[in-house]
Amino acid sequence: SDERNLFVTFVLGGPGTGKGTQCEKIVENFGFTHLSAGELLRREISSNSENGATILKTIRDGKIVPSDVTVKLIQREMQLSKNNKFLIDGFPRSEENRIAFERVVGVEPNVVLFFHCPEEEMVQRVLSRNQGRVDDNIDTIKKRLHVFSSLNLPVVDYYAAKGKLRKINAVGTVDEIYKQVHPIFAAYEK
Ligand code: UP5
Ligand code: MG
Repeated sequence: SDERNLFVTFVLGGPGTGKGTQCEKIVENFGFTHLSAGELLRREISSNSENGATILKTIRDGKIVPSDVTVKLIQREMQLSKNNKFLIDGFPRSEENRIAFERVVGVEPNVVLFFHCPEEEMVQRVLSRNQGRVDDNIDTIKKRLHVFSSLNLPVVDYYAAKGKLRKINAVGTVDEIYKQVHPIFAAYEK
């Protein structure tokens, strides 16, 4: 396991709740390294790696890529980085993901952010994003929402029970939402 004095934050929330957007602001203000699990997987697809075709199909179906693939990608980025503060965005998406990360990387998150907003708002934001993601169409979004509530919410409940969950109301402007996020990290700088 990693010997550095790590500070790990998991950033959870349904599709389009603003995880990536808020992570950028946390990076600017607090110097974290941002690792989006979805981005790492999309990078695997575009680099024509051996798993690329399977990952593409899984993402297009709104399903979860096997834990060993995702955990390896995250672990590699953590090992390559000299930073000790990480925002792990969009992971773990299932209890299986969570358990695999704990076993392989050997660390638990210090904090878990959970962005919460109504489904209609998530759908609207994802559909208007327009960045050519293969999963930003109404059929895949419905599947992503279903996978989120059935598999990701148990992870949210797990961290709530451990007292690590920080629930954020993700309705409002980017700045209004960030006003709830900032104090969570500022508290650790004291
Ligand atoms: N926007 C942001 N904030 C706004 C606000 N306050 N008001 C109005 N608009 C706002 O934001 C989405 C859009 O909304 C943007 O256009 C933004 O400008 C606007 P963004 O910050 O991108 O939201 P985010 O929560 O990051 O949405 P994203 O679609 O990335 O979330 P997902 O969790 O669905 O996607 P992710 O990339 O994490 O995963 C994609 C797929 O990869 C998964 O479905 C799955 O198939 C696979 N995957 C795995 O299998 N395993 C993993 O561990 C991770 C991913
Ligand atoms: Mg994102």
